[in-house]
Amino acid sequence: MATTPTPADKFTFGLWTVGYNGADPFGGPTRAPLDVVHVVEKLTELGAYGLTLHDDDLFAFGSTDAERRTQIDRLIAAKESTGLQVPMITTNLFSAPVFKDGGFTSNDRAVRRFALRKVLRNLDLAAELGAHTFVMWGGREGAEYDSAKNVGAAIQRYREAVNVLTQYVTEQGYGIRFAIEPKPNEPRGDILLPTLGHAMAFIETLDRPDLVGLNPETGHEQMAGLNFTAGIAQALEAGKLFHIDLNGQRGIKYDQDLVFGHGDLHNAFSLVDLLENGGPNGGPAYDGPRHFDYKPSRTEDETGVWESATANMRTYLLLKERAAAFRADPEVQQALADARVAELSTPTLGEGESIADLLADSSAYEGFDSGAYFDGHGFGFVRLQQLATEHLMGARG
Ligand SMILES: [Mn+2]
Repeated sequence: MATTPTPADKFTFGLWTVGYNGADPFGGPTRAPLDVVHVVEKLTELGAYGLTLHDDDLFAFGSTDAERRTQIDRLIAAKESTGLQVPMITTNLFSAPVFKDGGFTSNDRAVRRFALRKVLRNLDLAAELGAHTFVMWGGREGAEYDSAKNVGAAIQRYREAVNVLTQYVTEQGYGIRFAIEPKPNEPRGDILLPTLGHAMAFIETLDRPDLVGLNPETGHEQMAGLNFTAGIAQALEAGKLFHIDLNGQRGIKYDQDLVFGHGDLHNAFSLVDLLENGGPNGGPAYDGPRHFDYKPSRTEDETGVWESATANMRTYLLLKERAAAFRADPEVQQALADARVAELSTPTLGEGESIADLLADSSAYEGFDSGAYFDGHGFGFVRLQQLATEHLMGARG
């Protein structure tokens, strides 16, 4: 059945996602910790492709070298016996008290040097585990008070840090690319590089912009009131969708990390349609891991954890099936033509047309009756959206 996940679907999960113990700012854990080997075995059984992790998910902050090594070796053994991949890892620069004012952008220079060393060490681990993507979520890089942070200087230190990291992977010959994960707020009052747009502008100022892209998260963009599908489309157009975090969010509030599709289902549908069918030739527009960065709600027991992991994958596959039916429906194809969606791909100027030629084309302006032109001509966008809604509901084909 198309809704049964297999590794070919490239579904991946963070160790911190299924491993979330239910602790929140108002209450302690509601579930026992899960061992990494058990997680690897369960994800394999459920049809996932890979596991991702922060350094501190695998070995606690402050572990001895021997403790750290033991955990890495246990993961490598589990990975080899199951075939599960570790395509991405990331560094925790937010949980330990030392990072309370950030890692790369702490006002305290000694903290910044410590943070860089922690990340450099974790890049060696990424290479050892075979990861090709290194995510950077700067959750503590920010401030609560305008007078407490020189944002211009903070951006300069952020740039300095990322330049050091790209230089390091280049010198070491690691085939690793970086993916910045924007978020507007939480845990800091305001976080640096709060949206995809801020991060994309920052990337262009780096020494090696080719090695740095984005890891957009559904809920983070929606927390800023933004349309996730539209942000992903711009990231794809810029060649910057290096990785993606899928989950669910219901409006502008705290970061909910719900199961994918358990927030804005319309937006989830258009996103899957974009990823799977929005390529330049109609095929997939993105071929990297479909990574779920969600939290099983603290009301769930361990059975509920694995059911929620499956729910993410099943929802994605159902939406993929619905998006294919949407694209194949002749009425949808007619509605797309009526809405002139494809016409937007035609350049506005003709091939070789100069500005002088445009100025000389009286039909474009002097003879163009802008009032009469659309008299009686609607685009039919609402009809198209209703067809999408009906396919999403399984009410057609
Ligand atoms: Mn989140």
